[in-house]
Amino acid sequence: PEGYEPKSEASLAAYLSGVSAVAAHLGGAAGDWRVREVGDGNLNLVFIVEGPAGGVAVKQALPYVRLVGESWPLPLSRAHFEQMALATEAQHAPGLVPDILHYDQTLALIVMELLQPHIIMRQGMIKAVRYPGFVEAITTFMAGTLFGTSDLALTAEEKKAAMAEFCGNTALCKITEDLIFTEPYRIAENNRWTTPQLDGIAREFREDAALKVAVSRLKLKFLSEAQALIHGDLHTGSVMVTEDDTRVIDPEFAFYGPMGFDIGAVIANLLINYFSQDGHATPEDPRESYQDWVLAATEGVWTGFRAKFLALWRNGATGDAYPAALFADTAGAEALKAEQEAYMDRLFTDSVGFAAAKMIRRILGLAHNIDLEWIEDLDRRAACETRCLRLARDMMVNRANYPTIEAVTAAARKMRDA
Ligand code: SR1
Ligand code: MG
Repeated sequence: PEGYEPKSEASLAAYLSGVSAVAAHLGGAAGDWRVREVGDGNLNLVFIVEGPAGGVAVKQALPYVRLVGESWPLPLSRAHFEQMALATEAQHAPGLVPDILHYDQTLALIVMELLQPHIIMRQGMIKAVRYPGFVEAITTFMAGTLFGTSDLALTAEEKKAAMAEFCGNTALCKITEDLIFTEPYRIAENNRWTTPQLDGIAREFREDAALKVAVSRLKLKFLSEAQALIHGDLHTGSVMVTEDDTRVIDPEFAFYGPMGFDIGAVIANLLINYFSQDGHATPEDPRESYQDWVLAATEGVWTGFRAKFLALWRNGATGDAYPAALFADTAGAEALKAEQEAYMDRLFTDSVGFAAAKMIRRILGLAHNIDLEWIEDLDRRAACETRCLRLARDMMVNRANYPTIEAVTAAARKMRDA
């Protein structure tokens, strides 16, 4: 598009020197700034720029999927949806997303505060680092953003206006529709798995009619249930952490979709890490106690989210759903309380299904997790991946067997010990 050009380490400083808020934040002059391209994600350019007074992170969309190349075009508009989502998230979960210093629509470029000394959570987890503040932060983030953008908190008019702002993010939704809900269950050019030991289970999944019905039900939910503004890609690579600070980044897949998709993404990525630890463990560095921490965190994600979401609902139900006038008497209040519990149960069932879909796509689809891919011994890697796939298949097809998060973590332990 006219005016767009991908920035480089050589050209970025000159551009930023013309953005007064950013130049002031960095201090000194463009010649004093150190610029590094550090993007290791699937889609975009990411730069860190450091000046004498401070640093910034710059994210720029490329007109194609970086992981694949120019043969897979992707609209630059994802940067527009990302900065809008960051602004909405900041409103409902203050302090849990990076601040935006500048947005350039033509360049599809966002300048954000530099999170330092944060690292990507996935990288810390591979090294068995514990994050004591993670559960508290991610549950506050999810409860705040999902409740605050739902029909429980917004009037119908507000909700429809907000949905309209995000309805154009169709190309990013299509990636999810194809890569998560369709391709791992058929022969597809994008699919890959990194060990031939998985050929058998991949074929099994392609021939598993019950699994294909279950994932298609989830796909229908993803396509049709506009419950709230979801982050859309809430894996541990979208979380930056220190031991006491947690920030959620990268909401370029945001749109109004099913809440369980975000909750399931967090649960899935913790479970993937849990299974991967057996591939990283050594006699000197056994990972069992870390695995216990990961499963405790998995339980905390659901129980913490549930409690916070219910508290918001009970104290701040300003939306048009469940009109207060219908539930004002004692019988009504009791019925509403029971319905709130039932609502959370339905949301949990959705989350289990979406978690399973995310576990499968990270092993049999295009985009994988380094938790598993960094296991060097291919037999060990395949063993971890197979356990993860077997649990995911059961979670997706037999969701009634998973009424609680403790049922999920118990099944994960059992699968690992089998
Ligand atoms: C082609 S994009 C592949 C994946 O990268 C992103 O992180 C999303 O998870 C997407 O599905
Ligand atoms: Mg991302």
